[in-house]
Amino acid sequence: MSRLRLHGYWRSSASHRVRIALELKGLDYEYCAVDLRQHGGAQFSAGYRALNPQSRVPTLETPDGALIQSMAIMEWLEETYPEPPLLPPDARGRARVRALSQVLVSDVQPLQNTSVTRYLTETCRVDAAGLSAWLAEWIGRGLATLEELLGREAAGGGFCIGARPTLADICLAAQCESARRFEISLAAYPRIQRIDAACGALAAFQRAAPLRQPDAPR
Ligand SMILES: N[C@@H](CCC(=O)N[C@@H](CS)C(=O)NCC(=O)O)C(=O)O
Repeated sequence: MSRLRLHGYWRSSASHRVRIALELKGLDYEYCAVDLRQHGGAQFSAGYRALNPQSRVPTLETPDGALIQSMAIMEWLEETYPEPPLLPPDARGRARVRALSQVLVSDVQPLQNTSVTRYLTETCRVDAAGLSAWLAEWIGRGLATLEELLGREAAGGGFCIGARPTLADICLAAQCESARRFEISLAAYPRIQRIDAACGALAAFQRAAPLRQPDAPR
C-alpha cells in the first residue's frame, strides 16, 4: 500500500483533526467512510476491528501499517512529512501546543463521543435535556480553559501559538465545529472565535470540513 488511506466519519471530530493535518501537509490520501451510526456502527465490524480494535475512528493506513489515535497519527505525519511544520521548533513551544491540544483531545472530546452519549441516554436513561446539559457543561469547561490559556500566550500571530497553524489550531477548529453541532455558543470565547475564523479562512481547513466529505449528507 503506497497511498495513505484514512478511515473516518464526516462528523467525527477526531477524524476531522487528521483530515486537517493531511490537508495542511498537502498529502494525497484516500478517504474510506466508516458510518458510525448505521447498522449498529460500522466501527464494530470485524473488518474494521482488524484495523482498529478500539472500534473508533480515525485509523490511518500507511506503508508502515495502520495507525490509530488522532494525536499519534498527527505526530507521525509531522515526523514523516516535516513540511510545513505543525509544531514549533522549540521544546517549550511544542509542550505548549500539546497542552492546548490535550485540553480538547483528552478532556473534552471523550465526553461528547457517541458511545459515551449513547450510554448516557440508553443505559442511564438521561433525557434530551440532560444530555444537552452534559454536553454544554463539559464542552463549556474545556473551551473556557482554552480561552484562558490562550490569554496567557503572547498575543499576535493570529493562531494559538505564533503565525501559522499548529496541532493546537487543528484541535481548536475541530472542537469549534463540534460545539456548533451541539448548539453550544462560542460567544464567551473571543480568542477561540478569532483563531477559528483564521483557520476557516485557509483552504486546507475548508477542504477538511465535515460537510465537504463524501459521506456527509447531501
Ligand atoms: N482519542 C481518540 C478518540 C477517537 C474517537 O472517540 N472517535 C469517535 C468519533 S470522534 C468514534 O469513533 N466514536 C465511535 C464510538 O464511540 O462508537 C482519537 O483522538 O483518535
